[in-house]
Amino acid sequence: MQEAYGRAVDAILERDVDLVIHSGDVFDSVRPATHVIIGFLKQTARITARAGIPYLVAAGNHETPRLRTTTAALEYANLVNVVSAHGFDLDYEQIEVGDVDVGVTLLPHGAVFGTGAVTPARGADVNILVTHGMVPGLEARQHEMGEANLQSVMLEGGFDYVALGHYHEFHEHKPNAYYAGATERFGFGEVESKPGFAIVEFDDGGLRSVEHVEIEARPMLDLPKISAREMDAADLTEEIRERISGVELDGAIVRLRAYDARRGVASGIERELLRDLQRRSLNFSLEIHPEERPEDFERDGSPTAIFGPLGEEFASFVATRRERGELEAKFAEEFLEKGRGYLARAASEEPESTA
Ligand SMILES: [Mn+2]
Repeated sequence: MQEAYGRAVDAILERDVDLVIHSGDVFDSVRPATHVIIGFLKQTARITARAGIPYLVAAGNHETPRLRTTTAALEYANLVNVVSAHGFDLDYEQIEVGDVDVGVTLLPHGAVFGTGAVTPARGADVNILVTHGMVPGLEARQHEMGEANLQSVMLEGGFDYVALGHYHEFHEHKPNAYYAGATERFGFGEVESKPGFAIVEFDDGGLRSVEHVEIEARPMLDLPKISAREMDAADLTEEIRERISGVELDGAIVRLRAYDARRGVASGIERELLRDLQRRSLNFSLEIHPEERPEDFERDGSPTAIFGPLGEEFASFVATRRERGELEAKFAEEFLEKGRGYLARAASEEPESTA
């Protein structure tokens, strides 16, 4: 993740920008690890301290404390001259870029609830709103992403540009409102996504253009699935070898799934091979599933045919919490996927451990 941020900073500096805006979730938690904070400060200082470019950020949901008394790690950003809004109030900053006054309204995640219409402060030449959350009607790959917390009225206040954060893809919500997208992929659901950032240009008439700039990301490989019917552990080991032959695993995040595996086969896969896969790749996720039809497993929201009662119960647990807004759509999706994987693995290993 940090490497990705560093590459984004490289690309930003190459583009000779006047102002950098981060639309939230700099960190994935309220208390990120020290090396994560230091990595962020070092890279960000290249923009602020060294290049002298103003940098503003509105906090996302992941880095917003639940309690108002908790200090957000994002406050460290102030040490390298970043203007950060990470609390529960809206912030307004006026930045001079040459002879242009840019008014930036920062609406952090903590201030979204309870904020109605937002309008630009008067007196600026260019007005930008920065906020973090789900816009109404956001759809990804034909799926509704979940309940919007950014209401239309909040985004229609006559800003020249609305910089949105939260959704990981570069996405046009309105001609003047975009998600810039994330600088790194966060799961196999994003294997097709193109990490990067957005370059936004203004002229006398207001917004001129929005361009997505891709940055080099860690390779993410979703290898062709294995149908493991009739295979014993030795066959499956051989098949895995086959799948990875000629594949560049170095530094990659890799997933290989096998279906229809007989009981006990998963635990018999050659250990040396598994160690080798882990050593060569950044992360190798080998998923062995007992069910016969992969499409059942992949069909969104209907895991019922697969695990029986336990799987059903888990899926409905996630769905309910997602509907209530207790779980973010993105997180819920990954949580569900991971949970199903663990259940499948547990089911396939059970006979071994009880025998
Ligand atoms: Mn978010």
